[in-house]
Amino acid sequence: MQLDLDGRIARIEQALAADARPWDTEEIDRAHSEILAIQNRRQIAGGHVVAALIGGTGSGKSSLFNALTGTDLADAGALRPTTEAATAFTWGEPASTLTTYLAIEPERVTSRTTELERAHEKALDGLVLLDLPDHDSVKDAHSGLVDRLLPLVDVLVWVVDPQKYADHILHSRYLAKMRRRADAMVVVMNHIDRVPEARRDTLLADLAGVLELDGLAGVPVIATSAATGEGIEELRRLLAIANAEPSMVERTASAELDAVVATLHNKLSETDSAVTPELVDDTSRELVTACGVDAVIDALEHAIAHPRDASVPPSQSPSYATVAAVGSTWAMRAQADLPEVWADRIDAAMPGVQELADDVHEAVAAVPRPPLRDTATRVATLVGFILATLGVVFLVLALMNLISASWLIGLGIAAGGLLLVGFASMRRTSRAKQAPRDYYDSVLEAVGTVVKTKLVEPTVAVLADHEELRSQLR
Ligand SMILES: Nc1nc2c(ncn2[C@@H]2O[C@H](COP(=O)(O)OP(=O)(O)OP(=O)(O)O)[C@@H](O)[C@H]2O)c(=O)[nH]1
Ligand SMILES: [Mg+2]
Repeated sequence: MQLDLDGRIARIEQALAADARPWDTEEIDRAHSEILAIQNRRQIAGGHVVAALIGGTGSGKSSLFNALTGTDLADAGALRPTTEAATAFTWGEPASTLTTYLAIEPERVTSRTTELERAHEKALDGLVLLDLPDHDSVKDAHSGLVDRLLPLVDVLVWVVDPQKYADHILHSRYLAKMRRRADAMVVVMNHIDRVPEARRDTLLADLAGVLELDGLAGVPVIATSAATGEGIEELRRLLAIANAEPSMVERTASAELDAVVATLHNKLSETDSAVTPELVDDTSRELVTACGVDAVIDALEHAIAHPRDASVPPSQSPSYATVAAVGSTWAMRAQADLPEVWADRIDAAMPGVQELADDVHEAVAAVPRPPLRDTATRVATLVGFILATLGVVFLVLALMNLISASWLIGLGIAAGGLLLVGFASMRRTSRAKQAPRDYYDSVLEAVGTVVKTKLVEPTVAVLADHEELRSQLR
């Protein structure tokens, strides 16, 4: 299995090359060379999962290698030690870069690209199995190989035999030191065919106890016989499970990429710095207030209610200091936790104070004010007064019997007139409340448009660059 490291590296490279990158040349060069080193290491392993058979001489490593691969490639025999040089077998495409890096002789390197039809072989596709000289020889003559090998090994198969599993050297020198790699280890008790059935459980329990003392409790233990084939399938199954995981090299590379990204993140913020509707609204209201619109509203309310002594002040150009303060509050809130380089970019994208002040004032001045008097109210008042007057005259004339009509008609006309006057007065009062509010909303909307083009859009553009880089480095 592969982690999508290629895709990840491509996205990091894209971020490093982006116009909006916040890193300086030195930081970019460092990231590039770290990625290059990671790539080189990955190239060696070529995505292969690596398993190595390690253990004392005669424990049966080479015999197990042959049993697992179905070959006789490894030298197995009665001579002690038998194996002098490492042998490699790959299920699937050859792992030539890896075997060259490990300096394994080309004639000891084999791969099988055909014949992987059987399910258990398919599950091993891509796995590299290594047979190594015994661990003491490895220590003396092949330590270079082991040093190069260990960081690449995904599964260490420790092969022990019923006589020597408690061998002090094996445990003190190797197993106990391999605690860190416990999750990548399998211990194989080979030669199990030589142990009478009745003794096997005790033997394996004893081995488990020894491993526990090594701090390796929980490491899988398998009993095998390279001679009878017992346990070989189970060992293959464990190798197949390891083969389904990302290789050690891929996991290491992934962790190293995490470190590269973490460094690049120093110039990116973890938290979202959003331009919220509240921020836009607060800023627009502050600018509206700075234009003296609150005083205009108060005056409008009074003037509509009492049109006779009407005097409404003009809106003002907002003071430089106020607009500067509103602008810096905006920048501060929009920048939130952004690193300095992004905060500077937002500052640079902001309009000049005078430009903002002029645009805001222009927008406010362009909003039409509500008329102090409206025609319907005036007509209703006039008609109401006329009707009331006529009604009273009619009433008086009727009461004095100067006209032959009921005085009630006059009363009705006068009452109608007065009602009309009352209605007109109520209408004026409600307009005095509503019209200034509507005016305020229109002014707020006009200033909101200025805030949107002069503050929101440039800020959002900077934040979008930041978000884009952040998502590339995710
Ligand atoms: N009965 C029996 N004999 C085995 C078993 N595994 C290996 N042998 C024999 O044990 C001897 C040593 O086996 P090798 O496979 O050469 O052991 P090795 O661990 O590779 O040894 P070195 O290469 O010297 O480190 C050979 O004669 C094998 O035939 C087993 O499970 N049962
Ligand atoms: Mg051998």
